[in-house]
Amino acid sequence: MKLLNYINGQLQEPVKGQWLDNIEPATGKVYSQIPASTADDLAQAVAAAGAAFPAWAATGAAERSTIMLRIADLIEQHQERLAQAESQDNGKPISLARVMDIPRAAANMRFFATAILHQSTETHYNEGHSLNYTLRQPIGVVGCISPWNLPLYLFTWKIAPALAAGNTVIAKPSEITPLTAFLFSELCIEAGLPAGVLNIVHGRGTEIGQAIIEHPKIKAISFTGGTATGKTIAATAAPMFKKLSLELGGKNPNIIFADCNWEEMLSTTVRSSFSNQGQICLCGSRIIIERSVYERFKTDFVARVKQLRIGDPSTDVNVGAVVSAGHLDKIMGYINSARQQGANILSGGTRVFLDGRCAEGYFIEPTIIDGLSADCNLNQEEIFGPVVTLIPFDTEEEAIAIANGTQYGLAATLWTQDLTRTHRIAEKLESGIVWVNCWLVRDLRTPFGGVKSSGVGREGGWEALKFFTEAKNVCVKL
Ligand code: TXE
Repeated sequence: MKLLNYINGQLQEPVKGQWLDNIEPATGKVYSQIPASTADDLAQAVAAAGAAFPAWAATGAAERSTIMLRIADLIEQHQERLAQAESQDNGKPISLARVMDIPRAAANMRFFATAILHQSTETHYNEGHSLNYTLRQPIGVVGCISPWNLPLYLFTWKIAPALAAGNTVIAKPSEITPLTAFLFSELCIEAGLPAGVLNIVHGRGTEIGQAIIEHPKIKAISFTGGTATGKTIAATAAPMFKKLSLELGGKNPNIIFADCNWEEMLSTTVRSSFSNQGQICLCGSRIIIERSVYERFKTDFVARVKQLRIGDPSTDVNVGAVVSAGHLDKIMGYINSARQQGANILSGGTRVFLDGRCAEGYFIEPTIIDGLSADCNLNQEEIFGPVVTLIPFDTEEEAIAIANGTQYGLAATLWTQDLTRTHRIAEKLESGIVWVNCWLVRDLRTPFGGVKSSGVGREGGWEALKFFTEAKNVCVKL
């Protein structure tokens, strides 16, 4: 199977005729090819997006909304096909793609398609002097670059506000998981999205991704991915004065107090640790536990995690394959490093070799580690796999210090029934998001993003629509 670029409303092969292999993580085998796009493909995409911009911006929010809602309907009509594609391309359990990834992709389109109908802008009445009103106008051609962990979910999360606000878009999905973005381009054609409004170019991050960042006519970049890549992007785009939204890595603390609702905490912590093989930027990878319940937690958590079924993601399992051979090596490297440092591997710790179709797939047992200091590499660096560490604490201050003691600050989870403690700690956590007695409960209106090395800017709700528009103040003398 060959996937194609979507440029100026057409599906087309890469100009230079070069292709990349696309591997199915569950089997380790190549199952499709994607364009290895270059600056030539980008030139066509930018020309198409530039030509489409004036009409799309002038179309009006209602018409843009109608087309985007049609795309959302089509995602739902093709839900099963898209879920199968996502599972095959990424290695995630099909059940997760069915209940999370694909419904959320439709929800993203619908949310911003309707949000734009309710957007209002500010006025400032300067008594006796002037009336100021603020226009929020689309920027022009913008770039959206998304990662491999939640492919269609994050792809649509970026392009939906950009399109709703009236921009035209150059989008690049991860070369590791390109399939659902390709299927999405077919749905855009079916929905009647005007040519050039959305252009999807496939290929390597270092080649076509970097070309997008460098292109002078692409005025804003919304990126989700690794912190190291974010740094490169910022170094290129900032001196060009591009607007930048960076959603980067995390090393999220999950703080557990003895007074929490034990059962809810336990079942949610299993999910927040190992959903999507731990490859969600919001996963709680450092579990910080009050010492009085540390042993109890260890026993109960290990018992619960041992019940997780690992296997062929196209079947009824809880844990599928990690995304690539390179990523498998990275994760196993951290587990081996923990062993060398004398840590206790309480559960998992090894690569899993399955029989049959998945014999060469990239499977790792859900792994729980303790006995490491809070400042060692496993507790400081983003592993982004099915690996969590346990750290005991004695006082609230110590818990906060450990939680804040990394370069990251994306999300934190807090388990306690004590209301005053909740507010006290939530205020002190260096984190863009704090979940109290829950995890991954999303409301698309809320600001989403991180502090410190977890990123710059916020996505979600009005924040995203503000990012994808330029504010212009008009001052009229009274
Ligand atoms: O991501 P990259 P990688 C973290 C996680 C993971 C690490 C590296 O820790 O192990 O990052 O993963 C495109 N200019 N996260 O290397 O490279 C790339 O093609 C422009 C956290 O796979 O950041 C892809 O589309 N674009 C994360 C996208 O960037 C470039 C999700 C993300 O890939 C580029 C994924 C360049 N120079 C990984 N280089 C999260 N925050 O959810 C690459 N890309």
